[in-house]
Amino acid sequence: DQRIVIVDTTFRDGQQSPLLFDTEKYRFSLEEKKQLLAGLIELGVTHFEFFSPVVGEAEAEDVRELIAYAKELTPKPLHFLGHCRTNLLDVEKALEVGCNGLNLYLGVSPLAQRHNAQKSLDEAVALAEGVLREVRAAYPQMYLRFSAEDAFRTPLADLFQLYDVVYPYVNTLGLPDTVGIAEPEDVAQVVSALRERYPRAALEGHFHNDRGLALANVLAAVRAGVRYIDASIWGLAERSGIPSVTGVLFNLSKRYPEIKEEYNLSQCYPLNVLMASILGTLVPYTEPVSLTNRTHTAGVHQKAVLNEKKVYEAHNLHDFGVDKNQLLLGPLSGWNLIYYYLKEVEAFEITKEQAKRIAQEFKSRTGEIGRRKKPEELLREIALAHGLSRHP
Ligand code: HCA
Repeated sequence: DQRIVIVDTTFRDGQQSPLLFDTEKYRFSLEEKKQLLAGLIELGVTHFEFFSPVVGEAEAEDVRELIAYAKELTPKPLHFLGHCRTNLLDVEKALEVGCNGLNLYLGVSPLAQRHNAQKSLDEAVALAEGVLREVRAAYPQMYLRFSAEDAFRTPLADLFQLYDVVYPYVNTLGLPDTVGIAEPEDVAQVVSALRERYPRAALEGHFHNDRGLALANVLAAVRAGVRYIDASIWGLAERSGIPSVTGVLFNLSKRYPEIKEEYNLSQCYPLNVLMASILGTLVPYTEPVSLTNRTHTAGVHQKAVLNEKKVYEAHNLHDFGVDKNQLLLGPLSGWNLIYYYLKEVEAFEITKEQAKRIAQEFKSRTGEIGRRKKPEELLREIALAHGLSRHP
């Protein structure tokens, strides 16, 4: 199976996002999680990562409920992956709440070892081997993924030492850029090395966005042969996050046509809007699948887009559920938009000559625009002063 698989981690790394604190949300309620899960399933996502229940009782209960709810929503086989430290207690608890697969992790980079695991490389490798061997023996068919946290600050020789021992037991080897330091070329290199050494394992990428390179790293990883990509709604995750589910699908669909068959892409924008309504804020303007990318403010752009959208829109966002365009009336608008706006939106009787004169005055008074006077209010005021009247 060569499918590209999105592993959604909204309910795990997503809940680690500082945005949940900034918006005073702290954690999603069960009801909100159900809505988000339904949206993701509707989109065609099949792999979901959850916190290990050891993180707290409330999370554990939610994971149990969400797994039951997902099964009510669809007969499709889904993967419920417990994100576990490499120990048998985390594993046992994740399976108890209904997970049917495990995403195990352990760091052996010099920093992770010294400050987190407090184990030598040899000890960490022995621990991983012991846990993996035992879990595989108990669950011969279960999906198992193992990740070396902080992989890009781990010397390749150390990464090999660890992965050599877990390779016989896992389905997938993870490649997390935990602190967001990798560049696409680094990703391609490490992926090639892992593919060569571990040809039977699938690979998974988990790229943090500290340098703004996470999505570029996803594209490099997939080109180099990675098939599992971690993402979350809006890219919510620790610090500045990871790639967004919809941004990844949007980008991958350009190169891999099967994405269009496997995912219900028109659900992308509704999913982003759902998160906005839950967080009580707007879809981030940096999100590829957003109304922002179909919004135009400059006079030159607005004039062109009024005739032909393609002049300033290269992507068919309609297929991703963005069914509107926005031309924002404002200080940068020219007479074309002003004519269109007064005629079509405000229903004034107006000639092009009048629109040009009104635009001139509008432009000379844009300093008045602000919180107290919206651009539409200023324009209406000027239009009425110029003696315009509405269609009877
Ligand atoms: C972390 C863990 C992780 C895990 C990634 C993975 C990371 O928050 O440190 O399980 O593959 O970025 O390393 O999110």
